[in-house]
This record gives sequence, structure tokens and C-alpha cells, in this order.
Amino acid sequence: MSMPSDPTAPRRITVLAGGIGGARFIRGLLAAISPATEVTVIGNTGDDIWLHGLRVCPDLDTVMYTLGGGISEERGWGREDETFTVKDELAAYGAEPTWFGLGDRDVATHLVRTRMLNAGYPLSSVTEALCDRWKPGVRLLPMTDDRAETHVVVDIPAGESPRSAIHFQEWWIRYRAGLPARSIVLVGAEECVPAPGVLDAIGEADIVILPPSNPVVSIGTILQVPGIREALVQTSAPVVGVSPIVGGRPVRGMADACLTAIGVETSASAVARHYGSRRALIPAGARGTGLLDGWLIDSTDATSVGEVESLGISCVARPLLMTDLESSGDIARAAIDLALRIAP
Ligand code: FO1
Repeated sequence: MSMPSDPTAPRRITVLAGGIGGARFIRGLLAAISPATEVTVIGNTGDDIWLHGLRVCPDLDTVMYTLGGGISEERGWGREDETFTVKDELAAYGAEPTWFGLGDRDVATHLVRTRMLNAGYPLSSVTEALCDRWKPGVRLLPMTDDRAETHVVVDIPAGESPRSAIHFQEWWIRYRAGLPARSIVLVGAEECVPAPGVLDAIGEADIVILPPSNPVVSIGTILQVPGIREALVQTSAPVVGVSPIVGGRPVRGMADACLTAIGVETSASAVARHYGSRRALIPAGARGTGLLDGWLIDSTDATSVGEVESLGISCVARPLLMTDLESSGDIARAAIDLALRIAP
């Protein structure tokens, strides 16, 4: 399926990715492009959590396992052929938290990562070392080497402290994002810096893609790392996004709960408006702070093309359900084609 050697082929594509949706999109992208094209993935690390003394990086691992062939297709996260004996033994000791699905094979990844972090290696070096095994076929960079974790301010059910901030994983897994989020905060955002290579990967890309990851807790988190949003606004590469919302609903996951938390309507056009247009000129004639040049929406939302275009964002409606490798590849190709049409 990969494209024949095509002189107009983009040489460097950079993708900002969260977990399952982003990883599956990138798997389709790799199948649809020439192997000569270099793909860099900037992965969300706001979901990362310390558990039982281990550092777990859900979105980095989901990308690494999905592209490396170790992912559980059924769950979309964690390893295939997984067992949960360690998790059960921890529960038998009453060792909290017991709500996190810690797989036995997955524990090996966290042990290697934790040992390297404790030895002083930055997360970017640890990720590179883990990818030596999995060979994902992309350069996988954490958004930052610093600790920055997504916490959600919720009203805890009666009987506990009235309102508190819980780790994103607890909100997502234990409460299935069912507790209304009063706010979603990246703790440590102000102090963190982009990991080595992140800003160059954006500035030197031929195309930048925002895949159908969660626009709030995945893409939105990456954008909170100082310097990354600015790099996207400034890059000479066209920036094309793929709507994670189809027909008013998230394709998977609970992006609607996250969008509601930040006051954004759950629709393809509202997410485009939220990301903003790079070409929207503010009165002073300077560039706005918008991110998008192009936006793919699903055919069922085709009536929104005009509204998105009116924002100064080129918009194409086409099927966006990633049902298999071929459909994911078709969507990725459509994003590239739109970017190449937009590129100056
Ligand atoms: N998601 C769940 O819904 N339940 C789990 O028990 C769970 C465990 C888990 C373990 C490792 C890992 O890398 C991911 C895991 N996820 C689980 C998914 C994870 O919470 C989300 O994928 C991201 O954090 C959001 O994209």
C-alpha cells in the first residue's frame, strides 16, 4: 500500500499524539506513505502516573506497542496476551490503587523505565531505549522530559472531601470520566520545557498532523508545554487536523466529557474553532494564535464544511472511521493530500 517513490512526497511528517486514536492513525499513516518519509511523534505525557513505585506512561506506551506490534487490539492499550497476576496480588495486599489495569507484561516496561529514570536518564532517552526493542518505525518523543501531570477537579461523591483534584487516570479509569470535571489542569505546565528535538520536529516538518486524539487531555495537554503552541503557529509546514468527533460524538473514549469541561461543544466544527485558524489575521495583521490550516471532518458532518472554511481553515469531509489499516491509511493520505494542497 505504500506510495511509490513520489518526488512530491513529504520527507518529514510530525504528528502530535495521545493514546489509542492517535496510535491507530499513525499506524495507517505509516502504511500509506513511502518508507523514505521520516515520521516524528510527539507523545502526550500528561497521563503519566507513579503507581506502586513504577512510572507508567500510557500514551507513549500505547503508541509504542501499537506501532511495534505488541498492543492489545481488543483493549487498545496494554499488551496482547496479557495477564494481571501482579495486579491481583497487589489487591490481595490491599495495595491501592486497585482500579488501574496493571498488566504483567506491561510491568516489565515500567520496571525498565523506572530503573533508567532512577539512574538519571531523561524520559526521552528512556523512550528511545524502549523503542530499540519495539522498533515503532517513528521517532517517538515525549512532549517534555519534565514531570507534568493532568489532574481533574471534581466533586467527589458524598462522604468524601467535597471537591478535590484527582489524577486524570483515576478520573478516566475509576470514574469512567463520569464525575463532572470542574476543570482539567496540567500540574507542572509552567515549569516544564519541550523535550530535546520537539521544537525542531515541528519547525522542520514538511507537514504537521493533529490526529483524532482527545483535543483536551491529549493534544490540548501537549499544547500547554511552553513553546509548543508557538512553534505550531510559526512553522512553515501546513498543519492539518483530523476531527475526533463524528456526528456529534467522540469516535472512541470520552472526549465529550473533556470538551464539556472546557466549555466546547462536542462537534467537529467546534473543535476546529477551538484549535483555531493559523490564517485568521487579527486586526494588527499579525498571525493569530490558531493552529490549523486544514481540518478533516466525517461525511456525516459535511454540512459543517462551510462553517469551518469561514474560520479560515480548509475543510474536507470524508469517512473518518478507522475500522482497519486500510481505512486508517486512506484518512492519513487524505490529510497529507489536504496539506499538500494548502502548502504554499
Ligand atoms: N484504560 C482503562 O480504561 N482501564 C485501565 O485499566 C487502563 C490501564 C492501562 C494500563 C496501561 C496503559 O498504558 C494504559 C491503560 N489504560 C487503561 C488506558 C489509559 O488510561 C488511557 O489510554 C490514556 O491514559 C488516555 O488516552
